[in-house]
Amino acid sequence: RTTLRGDQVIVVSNREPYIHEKGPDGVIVKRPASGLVTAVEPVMRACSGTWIAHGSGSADHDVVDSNDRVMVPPGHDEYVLRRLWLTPEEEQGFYYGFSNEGLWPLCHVAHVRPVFREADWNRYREVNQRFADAVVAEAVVEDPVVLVQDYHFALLPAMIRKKLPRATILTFWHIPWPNPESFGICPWRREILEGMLGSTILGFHTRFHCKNFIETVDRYLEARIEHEHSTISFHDDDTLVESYPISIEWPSDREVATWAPVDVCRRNVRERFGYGPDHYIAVGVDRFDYTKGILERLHAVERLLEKHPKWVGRFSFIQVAAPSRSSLEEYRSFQDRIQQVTERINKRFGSEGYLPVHLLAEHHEHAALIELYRAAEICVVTSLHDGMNLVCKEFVAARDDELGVLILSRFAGAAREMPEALIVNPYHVEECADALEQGLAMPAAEQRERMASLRASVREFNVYRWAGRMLADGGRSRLRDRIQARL
Ligand code: GDG
Repeated sequence: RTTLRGDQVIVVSNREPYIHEKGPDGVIVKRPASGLVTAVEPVMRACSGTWIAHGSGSADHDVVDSNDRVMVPPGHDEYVLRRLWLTPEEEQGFYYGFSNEGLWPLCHVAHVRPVFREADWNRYREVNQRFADAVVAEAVVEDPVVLVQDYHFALLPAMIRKKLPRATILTFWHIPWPNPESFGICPWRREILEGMLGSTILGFHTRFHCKNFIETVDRYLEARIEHEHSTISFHDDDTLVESYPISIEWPSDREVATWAPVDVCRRNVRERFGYGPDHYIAVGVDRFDYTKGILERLHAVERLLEKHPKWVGRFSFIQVAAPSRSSLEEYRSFQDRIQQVTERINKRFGSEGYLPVHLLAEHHEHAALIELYRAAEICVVTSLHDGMNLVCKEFVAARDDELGVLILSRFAGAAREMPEALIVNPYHVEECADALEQGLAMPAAEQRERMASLRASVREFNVYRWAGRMLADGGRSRLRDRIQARL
């Protein structure tokens, strides 16, 4: 808040932070399952301003204001949510097509082949332009601070820069950036890089992603790169490329006071699934997405039961898989595959009143996730590739009893900050099964030692640190511009 001192802040993201739906007794407000929203929302609440997003979840325009603007959070009215309504064709080409069948697999090494269609690309460009126009329309000063979120808006920074040359554009790319060879297969690589270089600052989760981006620019554009300061000069504009590891809002004492005690959570969850107090539970929480390593996790559970039959009947794995992008064939067939493998494992090792795997393929309330985190012996995060991953941080934040074991993929950005977890290669089934066994057998003292250290680090490097560092760097750049203008 202090960094911005009255500056106008505009956030742009595809996903809206609140979904307004018509229920039987009026409008219901929901929170979407999204790492980006989890991270950016607390920042926006702190500095007000305007958040521009696609009104995807709020299916009926008429449930919100006719001028497409609502104050949120409901009942607190801290900032403006301005929605853009995309036509079905725009949503198909921009969101499902180019963003999620092109850029998403292009940037994640998950061995899913990206699909590039000319028509999708055209929609992507047009929708980026619509959002750029909305930013310009919302701007009440000529130098607003615009926070551009994610791979849906690679072209937006240069489009905004054209209309608002004095804007401070802070772009954050929430997913990994691949090496130049991998990125180079994109037919529109030049346009995407040029679009992104409209940013004042371009943020990634890790230094490694920054390095990949700089090497990609070096390979495909005529730009001046200053490695020492991590800046790229292109068409007389400078872009600072910097790493800002994202995080969560550390729960306040007030929030923690609303949580049921750990033993109550443990009992509730076990009772709900029909198990006794000594039943062991591991939990996974993800959008139902092929990058999250859900299949590999199931194989690890199966291998554990095969190798260590003592766990059969005594241990279950609960996977929350919030539906995501289900209109894409790649996602539907992945989701079917997971259903089938779950059934196969349950047939193989299950018995009357016992299932080794519980697949909960539906969206859950935040409170239900907290209860699961607090009830489990283990939280499993086995992404094949992940920009950061917030679930592992949420698990740690939920465990004020300092117990519980985190199993974490080495291919998630978070692995670099959380070495106290059991770090695994999700492709290595044997290693993951062994980590499960190690987690189930881990003495309480060792759990405490690891968990206390993880908690201290997530508490300190929380989402305000992420946003604060990026905004402070933006503030410094504004100051330099002002000084320069006086010379
Ligand atoms: C992208 C990057 C990066 C999940 N199911 C439900 C639910 N969730 C919430 C989790 C968590 C969030 O969704 C998922 O965050 P992740 O970070 O794991 O993943 P992505 O959505 O892929 O996010 C990622 C992130 O951006 C931030 O930069 O970390 O690498 O891929 O908060 O709790 N929330 C609710 N119900 C569910 O069923 N309420």
